[in-house]
Amino acid sequence: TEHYFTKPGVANIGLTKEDIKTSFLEKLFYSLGRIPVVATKNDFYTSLALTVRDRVFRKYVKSLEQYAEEDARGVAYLSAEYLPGPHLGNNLLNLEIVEETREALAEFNLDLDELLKEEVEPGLGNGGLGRLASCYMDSLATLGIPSIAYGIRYEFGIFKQEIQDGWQVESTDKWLQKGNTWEIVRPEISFEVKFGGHTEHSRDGNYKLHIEWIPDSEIKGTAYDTPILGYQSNSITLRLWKAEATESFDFAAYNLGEYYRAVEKKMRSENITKVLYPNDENLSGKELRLKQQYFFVCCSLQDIIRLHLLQGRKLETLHEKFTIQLNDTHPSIAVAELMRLLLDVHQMGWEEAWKVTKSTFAYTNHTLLPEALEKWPVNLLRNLLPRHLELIYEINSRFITEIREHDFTGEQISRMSLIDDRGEPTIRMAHLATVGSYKVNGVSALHSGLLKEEVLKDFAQLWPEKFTNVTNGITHRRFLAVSNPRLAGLISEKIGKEWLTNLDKLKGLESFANDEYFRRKWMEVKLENKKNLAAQIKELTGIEINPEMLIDVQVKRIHEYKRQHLKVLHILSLYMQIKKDGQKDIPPTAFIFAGKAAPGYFMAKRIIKLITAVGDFINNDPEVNETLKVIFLPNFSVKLAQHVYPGADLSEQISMAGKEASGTGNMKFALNGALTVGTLDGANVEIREEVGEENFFLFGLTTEEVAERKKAGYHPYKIYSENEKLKRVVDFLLSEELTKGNTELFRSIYDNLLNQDPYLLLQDYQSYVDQMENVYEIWQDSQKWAQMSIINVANMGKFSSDRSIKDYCEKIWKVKAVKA
Ligand code: 26V
Repeated sequence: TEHYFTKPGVANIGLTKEDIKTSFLEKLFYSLGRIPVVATKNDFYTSLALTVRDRVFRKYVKSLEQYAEEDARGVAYLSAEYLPGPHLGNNLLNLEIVEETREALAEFNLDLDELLKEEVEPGLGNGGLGRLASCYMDSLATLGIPSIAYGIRYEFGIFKQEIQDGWQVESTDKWLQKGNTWEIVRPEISFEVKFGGHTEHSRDGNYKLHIEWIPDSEIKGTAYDTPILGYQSNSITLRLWKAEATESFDFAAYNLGEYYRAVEKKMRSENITKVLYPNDENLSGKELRLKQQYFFVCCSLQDIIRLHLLQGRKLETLHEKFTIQLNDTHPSIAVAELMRLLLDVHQMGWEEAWKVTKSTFAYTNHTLLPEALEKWPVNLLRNLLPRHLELIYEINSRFITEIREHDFTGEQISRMSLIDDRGEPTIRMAHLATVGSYKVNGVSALHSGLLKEEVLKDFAQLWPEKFTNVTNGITHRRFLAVSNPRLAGLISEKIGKEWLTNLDKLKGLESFANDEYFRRKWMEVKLENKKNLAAQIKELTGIEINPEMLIDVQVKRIHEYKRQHLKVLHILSLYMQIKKDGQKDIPPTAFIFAGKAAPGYFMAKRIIKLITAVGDFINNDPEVNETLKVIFLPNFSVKLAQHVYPGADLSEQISMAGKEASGTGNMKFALNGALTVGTLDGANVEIREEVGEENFFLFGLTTEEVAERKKAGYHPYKIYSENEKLKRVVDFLLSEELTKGNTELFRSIYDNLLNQDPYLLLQDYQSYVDQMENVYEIWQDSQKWAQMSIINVANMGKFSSDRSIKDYCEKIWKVKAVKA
């Protein structure tokens, strides 16, 4: 294709300012039919996006050509969620045309930053898991790993969060309303997906068993592709499936003359990809959710087989050419589906099919929380996927036969079974994924260890070599180069730009941590970023903060295990110190929270109300509001996150040890120069190892201590009654002042803390408050703070998702990069 692009007069895809200007106007006229005087900001955004898209496609097609030519082994990443964030800014960076574009637009009196704000991001995920998948796409593309990421094109992504009277109120995320410039529909890439019905078993003349699945409905999945451009050269595809009715059942209905029933049925079938389930870490067992999972798995596997056969290969070698990564158990029905496709559709024998299947899949676990481990009722599977249920029974029976030959106890065997029949029979999807995969990994050293010791203990005993760790990572291109241009600029000035493709280069900053002039520059950049964040806060909440304040941030999904309410207890302790103890020397601090609560999660929603009530109360009290500000930023998203990390001084990573599988926000903050106050949980452990214990504010029990404490009998009420300052803080939750007379408002939180406190807030309280005093002491020595901040950034190399992807390639996938 190369000669085509260089032919004069063919599509203008040059990268100079003049080229960009020409294309921009062309797009405005010929793609949108607009002239500048009547064009809206969104028209300008779209013209720019189209301009950039052409340049992305040029690289994209070249990259695809190369992958095809080399016939290399590749990765298919299966994830029910993605959170790519806005594409435009990232694509500009990767094309290395940020400045050229800025200047081109300036000549039309347009401001690039204003147009960047216009982009509506795809909120196709809940939080950490979906964002991780998107960081991995960025690194797969940059590193030139032949790969394709499969998922679901939800018409409505994660709900939009508004705060009304202090409460979270949800509304629909209509992200496609103004169109989506970055995707292209591929009507010819579409597959049928069947549901329901029954199976029929028969024997042919040679007594060979034939099993036929007679489904009772079918729908069609159509591919929507988004090119994901890496830095400088390569790209990969994000292929999302949209559910549509098949032509065949429209036709049948017309014959019956039942027009309305046909339309209704069509609408029902298109429901499958309507909306993302907004629960994270909590299973609801909804039929539609299982339909979504099977739908996208079924389309993706058919597509993978199509691609494999297209290259003239045999299905027996599928595992040699593809490895399929299961992002949590959400796509784990793929194990049964691949067996079905190989056995029933492609007539392979069981032994061979099973060998191919378990050599193809690898499974990543992202949580140990029991309430988040997927278990589908057997009855639901029987109704929806009867053939798959049969296959799971068969896989299970062969597996049980296999482990009976080892010396496992009866108890162990029933613990390991794919079927839990202690109550209503359910399928343990993590067991299916583990049995059907060649590798299983956790997402931080601590989490992978716990996975082997707890949730999958028996499996780790059976197959120790199957288990491994890949510590999560983040793309430093989006989360430093794109979102924090000031700091990125200062870093490049000192050590050059090589860090963009090799984050270990940041180590070169360490020697400047003792350079007073550099420290001052460093803090100047931070202050500018804080001003920018303060402006954002003002715009979103109307609240003004002094940018010189310590900006102390906790942004993540609202969950009891993450302990946002522990932060609230600390804030109230400061309030008491000012009001009751007359303390005057607390450094001015703005406490920033953001994050969504699952709409059905009572306690999480109440925690939001608690934060906003404390905010209301403190921000309006003239005696404290010069010192303390409490802010809840509504509708946290990737876009908002990109404003938050650069402006943070302190990062709150305060989950109860053993509960946060990894965390990735922790890495984003540290990369932007925030210091961390945190527990020994998830990747915090490794962050602390990298930056040095003297540069990390540690508090709280360790995972082992948590277990011991609980075993010995935990009595939160005792802690409460023995710690007077804690007591007055907890009691304040029921006060007239805080609750404006509605003293029952936070009763549920209060009772929970005093009676159960499953996440040990009261246990860790004193240690947290003490460590925060230390934070304040160091904050007052800004030279010291700057030094610690620089050392933190200098040691973030390990947390690049480039490192994570290289680990996956070496430890799991055995896949190599294709040269750009
Ligand atoms: C769980 C479930 C359970 C069934 C219903 C739907 C649903 C949707 C999402 C999830 C979340 C899975 C767990 C998850 O997101 N874990 C997070 O993964 C991050 C990336 O590895 C990690 O950094 C976080 O610590 C971990 O909580």
